[in-house]
Amino acid sequence: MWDTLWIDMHLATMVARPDDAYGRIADGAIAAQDGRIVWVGPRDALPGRPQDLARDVIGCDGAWATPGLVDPHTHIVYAGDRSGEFEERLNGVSYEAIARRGGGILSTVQATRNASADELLSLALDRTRRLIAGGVTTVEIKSGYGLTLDDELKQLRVARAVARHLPVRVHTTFLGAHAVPPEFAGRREAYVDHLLDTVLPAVAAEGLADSIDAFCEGIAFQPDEVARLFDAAQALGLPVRLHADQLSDLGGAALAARYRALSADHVEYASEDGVRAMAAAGTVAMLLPGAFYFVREKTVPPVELFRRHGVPMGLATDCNPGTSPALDLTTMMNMACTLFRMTPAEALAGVTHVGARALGLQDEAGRLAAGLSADIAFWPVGGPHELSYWIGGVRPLGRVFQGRPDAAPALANRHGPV
Ligand code: DI6
Ligand code: FE
Repeated sequence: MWDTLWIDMHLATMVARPDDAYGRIADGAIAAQDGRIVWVGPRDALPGRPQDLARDVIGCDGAWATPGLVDPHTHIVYAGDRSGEFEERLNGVSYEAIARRGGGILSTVQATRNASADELLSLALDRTRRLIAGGVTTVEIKSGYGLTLDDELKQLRVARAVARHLPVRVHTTFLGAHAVPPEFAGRREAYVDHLLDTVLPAVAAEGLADSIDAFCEGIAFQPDEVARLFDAAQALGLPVRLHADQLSDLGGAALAARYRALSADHVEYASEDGVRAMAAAGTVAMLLPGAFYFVREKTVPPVELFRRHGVPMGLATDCNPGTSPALDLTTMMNMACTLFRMTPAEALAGVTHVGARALGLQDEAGRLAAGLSADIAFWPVGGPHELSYWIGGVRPLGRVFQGRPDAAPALANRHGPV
């Protein structure tokens, strides 16, 4: 006897078929046991009557079901507010000028250092609840606003704690190489030494990071410094990812590929050589339309090159106070289609199976398939393409994490966003 059986719905399993990237099943059913999917298929293929197969049979009133969404790139553990900066930039002050003046990332660093772990946790839980309300079941959370041993550990412990307080899977990422802190101003190499000698070993010893990231950019860290960090990460058996070629082509895409990074993120300025290297290494291109839009970038990431070379494209909120104050993935899907010309099928893949792959969770989440975690989102739409259609996103009717539904959703209203 299965624990739960969901029926009266259509499925976008995201198990791609040659004729259908969504892997659609009309009038489908999903069964879960001990938090994992044990059966997915057309309702009329069920091995018996629903009430004889499962303890709980839930009718979904014709909704569309997708895998629970994956947000594979966020910086949601931080304190402080940068909305004033947003106004400054719209009055003509550049992001670089604000960063060079000690604003930008460093102003969030100061606020985050001043905040207690409890304050940071409370802020992070509020942001995570908003992601969950948008259908998210897996989220990646980076450090990178502490930039001292204690404050980086504080941020990562808070990120780990999020999964203990809310029904969500968390992948944590160490991003000590986000910016050079004031106490190392003008001594970037010494700061990299400090990360390698002191901070990364402590992070690894406490098992606080599932992967290592860095910001490879003129206003942040150079490729050779990132390479030192990635060598250390590999020696510790930790996978890497990279903020690459966001504001200029520093060869970040190729560097990420050289270390078989799980993902290269932003990549607006990635070269064709970099894209080829990513394809060969299996590195996901993580597209971040929120930051592109918010800093009014003009150079669109080379989506056509990614398609031509077979580089999978992920999609995320990049939620951070400076360049992407965004907490809704379906809004990012609309922006990725409108600004980057991704297709709605590519956008949904980016926040499901490609997003999961970028976190090394391809066997755990991102598809509605037997053996994976029973993470499901139910949508009031006429088809999966509609999730990228609405400006401002779509609210799910309900969400299931590890087989457990959230508090009873309004499954009644299924026409148009609620
Ligand atoms: N690239 C970005 O856009 C963010 N971090 C990064 O590496 C900016 C973070 C901030 O401004 O707070
Ligand atoms: Fe980021």
